Amino acid sequence: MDVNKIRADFPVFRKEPGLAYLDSAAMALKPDCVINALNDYYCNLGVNVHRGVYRLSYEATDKYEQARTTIAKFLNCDFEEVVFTRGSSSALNLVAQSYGMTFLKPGDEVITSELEHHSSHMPWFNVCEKKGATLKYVPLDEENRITVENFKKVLTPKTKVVALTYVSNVMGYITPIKEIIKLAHEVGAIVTVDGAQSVPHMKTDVKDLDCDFISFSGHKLCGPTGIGVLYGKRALLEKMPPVEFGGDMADTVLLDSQTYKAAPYKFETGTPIIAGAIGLAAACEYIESIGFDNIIKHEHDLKEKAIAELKKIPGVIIYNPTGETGTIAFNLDGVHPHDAASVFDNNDVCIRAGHHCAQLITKKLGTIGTVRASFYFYNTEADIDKFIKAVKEAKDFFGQF
Ligand code: 7TS
Repeated sequence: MDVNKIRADFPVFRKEPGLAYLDSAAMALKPDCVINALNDYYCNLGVNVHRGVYRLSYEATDKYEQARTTIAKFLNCDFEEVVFTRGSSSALNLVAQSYGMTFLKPGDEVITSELEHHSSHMPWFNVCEKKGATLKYVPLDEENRITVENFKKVLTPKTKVVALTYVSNVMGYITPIKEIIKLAHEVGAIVTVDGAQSVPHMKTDVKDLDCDFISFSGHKLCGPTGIGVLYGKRALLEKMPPVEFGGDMADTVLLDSQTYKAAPYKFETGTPIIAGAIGLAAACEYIESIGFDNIIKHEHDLKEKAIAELKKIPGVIIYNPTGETGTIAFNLDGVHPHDAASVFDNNDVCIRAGHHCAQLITKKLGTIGTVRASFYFYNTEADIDKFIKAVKEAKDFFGQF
C-alpha cells in the first residue's frame, strides 16, 4: 500500500500536505472519487428518483438503485436488505423503534454494554422503559472488553435482543461478535450490531457473521455525510412496521386504510438521500480498492508505533494499550482533555477530546473524558511524529508532570 499515492487522492492533503488528521473515528476524509460522484449527480442529473417520467429521472433512479446493489455486494447481502438511512444513529434507532416497539414484551431482556456509543444503547434504554423490558449490561473484563465468557453471564432464555458494538469508538476493541451472535441465536434472540467503527476498517460479510442487523455511517468510510445503511435480514425487515410515514414509502392510500411498499422502501420515507447513496457507493468501491487487509494492518502498525512512543513519555495514561484497531484513548495526567486538545491543534494535529458520545465507558475509566487519536489508511509515520511532538509540547506547556 503506497500511502503517499493514496494521500494524493484527498483534496484536503493537497491543500494541507502536513496535516496530521487523527480523527477518522469521528469522520473520514473524502477522496476525489466520492466528491466527483456527488458532483456528477448534482451537475448532470439533480432530479428526483422513482417518480419522474422523463429520461433524467430514470437515470437518477438507476444510479440510486445501482448504489444499493454496490452496497449489497460490499456487505454480501441481497439488494432488498439494504435500507438507506441518515447514518448509524438513525439506523440503530430504526431497529429499536420498529423491531423493539413491536416485538418486545414486559419481562423480556435486552443485552447491551458500557462500551456502546450512545446511539447504540440509548434507543434500547428508551424502548425497554416503554415496553417494560429489562436492559442488561455485559460485565466488561479488566481491560474493559466484551468477552464471550461475560456475555454468557447475562444471556438467558428471556433475552430477545442483543445490541452491541463491533468495534468500540473509544477503546478500539473488537467484540467477539460472531460467537456472541451464535449464542444469542441459540436462545432465540436477534442481534443488532453497531458497525459504525468496524465497517470502514474490516471486511463485513453479513452472511458469515449471521447478524440480524448491522448499521453504519457513510461519513466514517470516506463517504458523504447524511447517509448510512441499515442491513437487516430480509425476513425480519418484512415483518417490521415502518416508523416514519409519507412520500415514497406509501403503496395504496385510501380514506380508511393505507398500505406500504415492501422493504427496503417502506423504511425510506420521502425523497431519498440520492446523492448520499451514490457517493457512498463510490466510497465503498474506493475502500475495497485499497483492501481491508491493508487497511487494518496499516492502522494497527501505526497505533503500535504511537503507543510505543507514548509509553516513553511520563505522565501519559493510555487506556487501551492492547486495542486491535487504530484508536488510542489517553490523557495527560492532571490535564483536562480539552486543554490538551488545543495544543494538538496548534501543531496541525487533529484529534478529538471528550466523552466521544460514550459516557458509560468514560465513567468506567474513571475520567471526565479522554483525548482520542484515531488512524486510517491515509495516515503516515510523519503523522505520529507530529502527534508525539504535540504530546511533549502539551506536557511542557501545562507543566503538570
Ligand atoms: N456508533 C458508533 C460506534 C460510533 O462511533 C458513532 C459515531 C455512531 C454510532 C453514530 O454515528 P453517526 O454517524 O450517526 O453520528 N461516533 C463518533 C465518534 O466517535 N466521534 O464522533 C462521532
